[in-house]
Amino acid sequence: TKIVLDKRKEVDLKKRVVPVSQLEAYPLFERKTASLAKALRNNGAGIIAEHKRRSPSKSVINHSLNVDRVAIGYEKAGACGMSVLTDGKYFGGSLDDLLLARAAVRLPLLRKEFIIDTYQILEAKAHGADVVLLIASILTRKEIKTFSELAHSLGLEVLLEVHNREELHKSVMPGLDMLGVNNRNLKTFDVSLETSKSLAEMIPNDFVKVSESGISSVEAIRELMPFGYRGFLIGENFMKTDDPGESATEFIK
Ligand code: IGP
Repeated sequence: TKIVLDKRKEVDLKKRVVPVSQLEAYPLFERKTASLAKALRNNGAGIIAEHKRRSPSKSVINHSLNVDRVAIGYEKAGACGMSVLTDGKYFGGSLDDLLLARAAVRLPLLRKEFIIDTYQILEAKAHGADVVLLIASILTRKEIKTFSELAHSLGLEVLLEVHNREELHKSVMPGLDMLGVNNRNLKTFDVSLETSKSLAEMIPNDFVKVSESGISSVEAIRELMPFGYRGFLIGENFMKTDDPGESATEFIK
């Protein structure tokens, strides 16, 4: 499977079944959000643990666990936050997953989605997210600016994801809360921690630095910390086990 990174080419947004006025009336829309950036700053090495059923690179990871059970496990393990994939097509997730996680835990929740429209940010808030992911490779600088301003006006934080220097240069601006380096190339699915290492010094220090993908050992975290990373986004390594929360515990003690 190849990810069509630009959802503008897909039909997804036609499924805007809920009008904006109605989204804004969802009870969660009024919820006071929690700060993931703060949680990561207060922690030596904070884990953002992900719920991921399947992926285009690995197909099935875990289809048998309930998202609320996974969420409770991650919270118990001491994760700083949880990432919930809401993309259905490639990752088998949904906004219901976000709602179920929200109902189960108080952890800051990241809506993991290919966001290309302000509507998806309103949806994120209405379904209990605290943070939205913005992916530099599929957005213009102007969109990143508009989307992060909207997110902030709703009390949501922004994790901006980059994979190379061009994307980093394009998107660094005040008002992003966390900067994530994706170790996985979303076009080829190659994974290398070198990506985080080589981009680290170009990330201004006022951003919380997050290293994303392909982290499968505590050693990897120890390797990345001297480069200034304080957040580690881990999915598959936890989700491929029968008890993701228990697996996360070993990374957090
Ligand atoms: C988690 P991993 O290798 O630990 O399962 O990776 C997370 O970083 C990955 O799911 C991810 C992702 C994304 C998925 C990072 N950026 C953008 C979809 C879209």
